[in-house]
Amino acid sequence: MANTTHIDVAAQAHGAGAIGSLAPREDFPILTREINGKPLVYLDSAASAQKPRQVLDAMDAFTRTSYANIHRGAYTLSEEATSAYEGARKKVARFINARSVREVIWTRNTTEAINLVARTWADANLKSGDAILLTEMEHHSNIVPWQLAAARTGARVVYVPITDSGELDMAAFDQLLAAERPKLVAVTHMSNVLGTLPPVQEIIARAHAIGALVLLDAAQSVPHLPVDVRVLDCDFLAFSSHKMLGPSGIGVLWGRRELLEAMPPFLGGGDMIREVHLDGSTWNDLPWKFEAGTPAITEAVGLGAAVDYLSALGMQRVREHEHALTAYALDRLASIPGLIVYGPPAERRGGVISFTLGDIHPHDLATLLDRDGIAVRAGHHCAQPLMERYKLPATARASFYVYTTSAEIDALAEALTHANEVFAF
Ligand code: 7TS
Repeated sequence: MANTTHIDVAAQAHGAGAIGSLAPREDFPILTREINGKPLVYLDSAASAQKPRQVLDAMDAFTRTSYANIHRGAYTLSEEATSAYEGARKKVARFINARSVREVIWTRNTTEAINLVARTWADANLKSGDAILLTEMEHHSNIVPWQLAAARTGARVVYVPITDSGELDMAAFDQLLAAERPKLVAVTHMSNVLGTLPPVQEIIARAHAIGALVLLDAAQSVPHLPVDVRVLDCDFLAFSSHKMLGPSGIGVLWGRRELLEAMPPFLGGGDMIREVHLDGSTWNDLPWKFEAGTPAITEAVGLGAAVDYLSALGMQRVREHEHALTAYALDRLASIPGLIVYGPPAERRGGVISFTLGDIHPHDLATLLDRDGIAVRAGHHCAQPLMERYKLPATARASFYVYTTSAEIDALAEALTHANEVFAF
């Protein structure tokens, strides 16, 4: 990739203290777009990230020169496609420091990865009265699959409350662990609404101490922080390509090998079998046991290129960049009258800031910001229980990534100040 110490020209022009983009902005073709006559200020990377040309080019080159179905025998093109597809799996395995590439299962996204565990592990291991421990700050993807599993098995879903500052109530967590003895703790590694980074190492250690497994919803962490499954010592980890500069349509379930070996298959069909007979079938080895049908082949190649891109930037630097932007943004937003930010201080959050501005409905605010070319998300962010906890119908949310600059945060702050004036009448 190009020069990774690039400083964004616009941010430099802004003066001292400005934070340039970590990745070269020119790697991201969409960032040259104008929206409503203004330069695009894309502040919705928590929903989906923009793609660098390195990812677009890798997918284009693969499709033009090496595309075929995978695992389809002895012709050259299929061998090339298979090796690109399986090569991407190796990149992902290295990126999260998996012990074996067999632990990396392709899914469509985080949602499907969590559903896979909730269908296979949960159905095989939960019985009536067992507890599954979640938290009040989960995305619907890490709530609904467990509610469905509970309905099938008779298990109960129990929630760890959060504090007013948007952090996990760890005393309540300890009490619930002791009282409920859950079989599984499923928790977000980073809240997509509050940006909260729960103390997952402590959560995992304490859950393991009572014999519970831990699934981390890493949809917001793998794209933004160094994530090492061996250091974390979690049991399952779920994330999506489209939030980490890769294409949509592919995601990952990482699981401990012995757990995956013992789990029944998820979907049935081609590729996931060893033998099929009219009176029964046997299953393929890991990871293919969980991968039925023709997968997202080109998308796997794209995800592999995204992993290369992020690795070249360095995940620690990604984290530091976003931390600096978040601290800067919290500071800028604090000076806007009527603006309330939800969630913890910059040290304990990732690059996500949810806020409300006076009585202005977040949807109206997002529409107004769009007139200035600024893309923020408004709504419940697929975390309705969290909104209920704060008695809010919705928030507006700005989220940052490797291409974000402090000049863009300045543009947001100025547009919000302007919004106050517009809605004052
Ligand atoms: N978990 C978390 C923490 C998320 O932020 C998301 C997506 C998901 C799970 C689901 O990921 P998917 O790829 O399966 O859809 N979060 C958001 C968001 O905040 N705005 O749009 C999608």
